[in-house]
Amino acid sequence: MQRVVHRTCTLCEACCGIEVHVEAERIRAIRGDPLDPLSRGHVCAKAVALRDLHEDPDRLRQPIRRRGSDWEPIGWKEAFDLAAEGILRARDGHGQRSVATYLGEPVVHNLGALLFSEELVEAVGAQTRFSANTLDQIPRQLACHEMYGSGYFVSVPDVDRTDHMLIIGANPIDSNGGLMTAPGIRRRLRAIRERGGRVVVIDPRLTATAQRADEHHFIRPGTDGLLLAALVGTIFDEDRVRLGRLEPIVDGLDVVRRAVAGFPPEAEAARTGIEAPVIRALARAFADAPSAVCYGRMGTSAVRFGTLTSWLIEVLNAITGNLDRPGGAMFPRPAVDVISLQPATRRGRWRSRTRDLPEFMGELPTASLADEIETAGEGQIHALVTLAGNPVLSSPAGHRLSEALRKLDFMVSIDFYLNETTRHANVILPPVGPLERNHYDLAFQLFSVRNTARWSPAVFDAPAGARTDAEILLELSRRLQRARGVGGLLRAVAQRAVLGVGADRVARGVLAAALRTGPYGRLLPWRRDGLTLARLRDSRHGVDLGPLVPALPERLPGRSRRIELAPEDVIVDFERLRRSLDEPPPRLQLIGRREPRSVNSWCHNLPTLMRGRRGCLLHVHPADADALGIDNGAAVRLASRVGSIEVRVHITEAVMPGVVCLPHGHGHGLEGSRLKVAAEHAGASMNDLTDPAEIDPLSGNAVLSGVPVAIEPRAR
Ligand SMILES: Nc1nc2c(c(=O)[nH]1)N[C@H]1C(S)=C(S)[C@@H](COP(=O)(O)OP(=O)(O)OC[C@H]3O[C@@H](n4cnc5c(=O)[nH]c(N)nc54)[C@H](O)[C@@H]3O)O[C@H]1N2
Ligand SMILES: Nc1nc2c(c(=O)[nH]1)N[C@H]1C(S)=C(S)[C@@H](COP(=O)(O)OP(=O)(O)OC[C@H]3O[C@@H](n4cnc5c(=O)[nH]c(N)nc54)[C@H](O)[C@@H]3O)O[C@H]1N2
Ligand code: SF4
Ligand SMILES: [Mo]
Repeated sequence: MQRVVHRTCTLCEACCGIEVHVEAERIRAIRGDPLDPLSRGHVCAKAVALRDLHEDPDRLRQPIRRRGSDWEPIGWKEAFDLAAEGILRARDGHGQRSVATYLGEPVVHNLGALLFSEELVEAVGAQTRFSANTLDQIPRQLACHEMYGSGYFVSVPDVDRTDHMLIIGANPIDSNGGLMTAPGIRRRLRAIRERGGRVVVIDPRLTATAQRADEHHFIRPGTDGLLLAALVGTIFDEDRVRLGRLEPIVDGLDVVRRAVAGFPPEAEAARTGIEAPVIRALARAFADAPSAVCYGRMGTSAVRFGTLTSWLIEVLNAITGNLDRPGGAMFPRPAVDVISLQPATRRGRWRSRTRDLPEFMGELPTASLADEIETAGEGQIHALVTLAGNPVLSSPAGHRLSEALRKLDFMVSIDFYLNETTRHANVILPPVGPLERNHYDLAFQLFSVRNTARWSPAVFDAPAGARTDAEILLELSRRLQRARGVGGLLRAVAQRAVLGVGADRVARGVLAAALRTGPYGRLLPWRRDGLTLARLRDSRHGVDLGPLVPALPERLPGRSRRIELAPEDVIVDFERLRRSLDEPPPRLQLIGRREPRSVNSWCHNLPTLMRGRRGCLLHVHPADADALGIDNGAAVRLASRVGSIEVRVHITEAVMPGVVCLPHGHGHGLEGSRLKVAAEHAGASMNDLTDPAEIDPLSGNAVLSGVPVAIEPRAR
């Protein structure tokens, strides 16, 4: 029998609509859905690889337990018993803060995991939560928390209407966008130029995005804070500040003016590598455009001044009148209004033990996870639960973290791969694959360049006895939960009830209620065209809810309904920025790159994506190669303060002199992992070089870019 299932691809933030063609219960084809209101047929090569993932013989389909270096398949009951027992033993022996959770990136692509991971965190201990957020966008969320009152209220570039897009430290053509759900971004950027607008890219590498821009400037890694201070300063100096409609609700303009005054373009040119006249021209072009938006991503986030830089981008948009207006930086209005459903985000309720940093949104810095495990004393971590994460390859000094994980008393992983991280677990609880569960994009509609909604039904029934992430999370949480007080009791009762009904049905129920009561919902019976889950399920291609609309001040999450343009906690960091000018610049810095045919560390086992690969190559500028006497293709040893790896060199002018570039997410083939295809393309892990001591102190985010390194040629 033939059938076609319409849903979204959950591999990256673009959330493309796909058609999965199934015949005799096998996938025959995966194509873009031309009728999806957001992606309009766009897909990339990775969508097709969902079939490989579905069929991957290495994907775990049954719980396993480790016995020494061997693994033994076990039943679910035994697996949950073992998992709960191990965690409770650690907790009884060492106290509540001795068990931690690490949540990886795919959680946000998974409705059940997103809804129920909080149960797990609560049951394990809310004060020991680590996640990929502190390897990624938490500086941006902190900036938005300080300015608007919530770390979930993040502005998104209105790419489809802007006249000028300044892209700093993002490569959406290869990444398909982050904190910007804009499938088919190549087409959208081309459209800006076709309607007479400009695309300008600031990046230490001539990326695929930079190649298709009107203008590209190399910048020294980690110096964007200086560039942005100079851009904002120029706008003040030249009297180009226009707050526009938002003027009555913005506080702190003069504080910003004074803060950036000490960073004139002339002073920044040498550091950033961008000449003062160019900086001034960039500022003028931005301020003069009918509409403009500055967009930054990993290159402005996972860096030394991540929060300050992310905040300056928001400021640049605000002071040129581009915040909350069409063509500028806008706030999506999702069908499930996560902003109004969430309490305001908070910071500083507890502090990290080894770095003494304030928690933010419940997170402690993942860069300190190894220290938290290895440093003896009250609150030392003895047991860990990982959910959809691979921090051994994705966090700084992953090789050290790997050693630390070995020292844990107990570890559980909820993951369908036996990989570099989960090999350290005592028990692995594997959820079903992405095509075997329903989905709805709660998270990415918050970052979408157009308001749409789409229900994604499972393509296949879950195999008999298999569990979804939601079911695993609930069952494990229930066993860990101690009914403390009325709150704990209520929670325990609720969990039991949810388990009785079925976690996935409950997730659907929650979604149905949230849609009905949301901004487009059919709460009132006479709003006949209002959104309901039933209607969404009938609209196989999704529902178009229109372009972004102005949201301020009504939707500002903070109680004051005002914008704090100059949050004190951020402004103090200018002092550190100033001091950075006195440090000698590193001779050679390492940056990362994302591979178009991969997702972080976990899609290298999919044969479709690995065909014709040339390996994990270190890009080096010809001038640096000459100076070091290195030939194209040479094997070299690349070393940093924390480690060294062996890689082969590819000489190219696409990186700026003084910068070398390596993809992250490699370093497979470690003993005990079970990823056959990935092991054949092992490569080296860039995160054996990134330094966990280097963080953005405001947010605790890891510094993954601009790592000082040295190259030594290696005798062949
Ligand atoms: N194909 C693919 N797509 C992905 C992913 C993937 O692994 N593969 N990962 C997904 C995830 S989890 C995320 S978070 C997003 C990220 O999405 P992006 O941020 O768009 O992706 P990156 O490639 O990290 O882009 C960061 C850019 O910043 C540049 N850069 C590095 N350091 C600096 C600096 O100091 N200053 C400036 N100005 N630029 C700098 C880099 O050269 C790079 O071009 O992508 C998502 N999409
Ligand atoms: N040097 C350097 N390091 C980086 C980055 C960088 O740019 N440079 N980028 C950082 C960024 S932006 C991110 S987001 C992090 C990612 O960091 P992580 O999230 O820790 O790592 P991933 O490689 O995404 O691993 C995801 C894991 O989830 C599992 N998985 C996939 N789908 C599911 C599912 O549906 N359920 C469950 N239970 N498991 C699933 C996979 O098998 C894999 O083990 O890496 C960061 N690390
Ligand atoms: S861009 Fe590719 S990986 Fe991302 S959602 Fe679309 S098809 Fe999937
Ligand atoms: Mo990410």
